[in-house]
Amino acid sequence: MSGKPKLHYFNGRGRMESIRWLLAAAGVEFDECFLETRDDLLKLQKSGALLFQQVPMVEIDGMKMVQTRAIGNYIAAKYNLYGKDLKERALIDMYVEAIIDLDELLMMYALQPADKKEQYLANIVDKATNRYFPVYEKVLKDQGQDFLVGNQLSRADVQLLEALLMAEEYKSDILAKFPLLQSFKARISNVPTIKKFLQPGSQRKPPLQEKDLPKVMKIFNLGQ
Ligand SMILES: N[C@@H](CCC(=O)N[C@@H](CS)C(=O)NCC(=O)O)C(=O)O
Repeated sequence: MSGKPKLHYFNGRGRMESIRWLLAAAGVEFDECFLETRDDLLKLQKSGALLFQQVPMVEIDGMKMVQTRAIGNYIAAKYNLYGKDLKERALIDMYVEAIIDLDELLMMYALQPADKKEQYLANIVDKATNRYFPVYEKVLKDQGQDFLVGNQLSRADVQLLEALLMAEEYKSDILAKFPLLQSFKARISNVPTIKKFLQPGSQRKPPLQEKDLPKVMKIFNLGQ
């Protein structure tokens, strides 16, 4: 049996993408099993593999882990992406929780009705540039280091880079007023494992295409 973690989700970003990023940043190879239909999800649910009947689910170290945050915490702790002590970990947790809030805002854009999309996008840009990015810009300034926390790469760096790149997909100049975030982006993108993940052909997923939305909504029974 392969010792690689096995990720169960649909073939898109959603809640699994940050897990893919963390594993890739840690240099861990992983396999993926994609849900293509609602039946695939029902089968997985019936098999007893999903503690709360939900994905993401990751088979790792003999466990069938669910709950995105728990999976992320485990990977970060296992691969030394979680700071050097409890206080660093507390900072990392605060930064990551805010990044997850922003990620969720971005993720829900695709589900907005056409006539609400413009207003929703304006809210994304407002929250990103007025609530979240100024904090990380200041953290980098005050830290004066290459990383958000301490002097080594942590999951906060990995997950912030993921969010920055995603935010740029919505508005290409969204980082214009944040010079330290721009240099952070360039620097962390150059970490060898991350650089590799950013190359075409990696397991990084593209933004959800409009045409794939009905399939995803069907799998998860959304909008019913
Ligand atoms: N708190 C859970 C939420 C998971 C969740 O909402 N998963 C959705 C797909 S992204 C799902 O499995 N929906 C099917 C269902 O709830 O029956 C996590 O973070 O993993």
